[in-house]
Amino acid sequence: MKKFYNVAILGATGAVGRTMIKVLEERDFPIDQIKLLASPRSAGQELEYYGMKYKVEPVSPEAFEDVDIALFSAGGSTSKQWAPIAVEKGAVVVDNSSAWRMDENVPLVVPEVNPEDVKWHKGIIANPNCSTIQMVVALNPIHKAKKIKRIIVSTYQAVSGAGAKAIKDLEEETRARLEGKYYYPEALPAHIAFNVIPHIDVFQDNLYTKEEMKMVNETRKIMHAPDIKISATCARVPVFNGHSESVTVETEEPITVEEARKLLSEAPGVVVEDDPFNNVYPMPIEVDGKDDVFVGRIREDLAFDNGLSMWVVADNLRKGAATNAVQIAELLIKYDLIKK
Ligand code: NAP
Ligand code: 12T
Repeated sequence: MKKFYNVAILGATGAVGRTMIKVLEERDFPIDQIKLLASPRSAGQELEYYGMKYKVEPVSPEAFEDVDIALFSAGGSTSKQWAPIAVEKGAVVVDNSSAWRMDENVPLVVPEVNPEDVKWHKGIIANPNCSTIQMVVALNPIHKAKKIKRIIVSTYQAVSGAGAKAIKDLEEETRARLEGKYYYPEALPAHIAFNVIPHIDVFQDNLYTKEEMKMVNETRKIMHAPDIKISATCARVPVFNGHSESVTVETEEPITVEEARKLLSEAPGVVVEDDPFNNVYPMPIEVDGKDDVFVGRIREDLAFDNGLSMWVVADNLRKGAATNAVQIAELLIKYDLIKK
């Protein structure tokens, strides 16, 4: 087993890639050499790692030579193209896009929920969708204790989830509107300033969006629970960073609020912030920059006999993307699953 690893980040200049660099630093990930890769558009740009400047390189087959771990966050089609090449060159790929998640040869991993699934990887491990990650971290302890039969979830998703251009859309459109000017959104499907858009990713034949169906299919795969019935509504809200979710579950066994609070406060990666009479509940502004999943508003649901409702908030660029990917890379080291 090596002690230090060569790590490449594909998509290093993006919203997720930049967060990956920070998270690797903060967690003191055992890196020998780091390689920052992107498209030829931003090749030559400089990014900092531990206070040192590194030049961004254009992605190429040679760039993956001697790379042990490749963290990908450059979109689905880029991942489809480059992940097999990186694997062929000897790297293990942790991929943030939706390209490989439902592939039966690819584990889909949230370290707090199904860490052992990394062990059957064949070169690629998929990082789930941001909204799915924070939901399963909060629901897994309840599922283990009381068996979840049904999940109804509505999301309030930040613009950072849709990348650097969507962050710019919110900033510029807010300013434009306050100045009485018009702004045409570049990355989002509708106006985002002072608005809510019930549309994330593309619509499917069943009238749900792809983002909503990711929550259905990925949750079942991660939790090894093919029979859970799930219905999701995903909306974009004018928040820069941090996704919020209203989650209601129906369990096989009855569950009280006290039991749920106890299960959640003992669960790995979860912080319970639930003191409603003192205005304590999680909100995106407060979870920005944090790695945990925050849960509040825990209460018995009034629509189901064995029902529980809660409010779940996390930093989508961290636990929803970069932190989860780096935790997967840490599992690869822990279980000695790096190829060379
Ligand atoms: P972003 O801010 O738009 O950044 C995209 C990154 O990908 C940039 O570094 C860009 O490089 C690079 N890239 C684009 N096309 C490329 C190509 N043909 N070859 C090489 N590099 C290319 O987007 P982001 O928010 O960081 O998201 C990136 C990816 O992560 C997406 O796949 C997205 O689906 C995924 N993501 C996953 C989650 C999750 O739920 N886990 C959350 C957010 C995002 P240039 O600077 O050269 O353009
Ligand atoms: N469309 O990784 O727009 O599947 O917020 C994550 C976030 C896709 C993904 C978003 C998206 C993903 C978004």
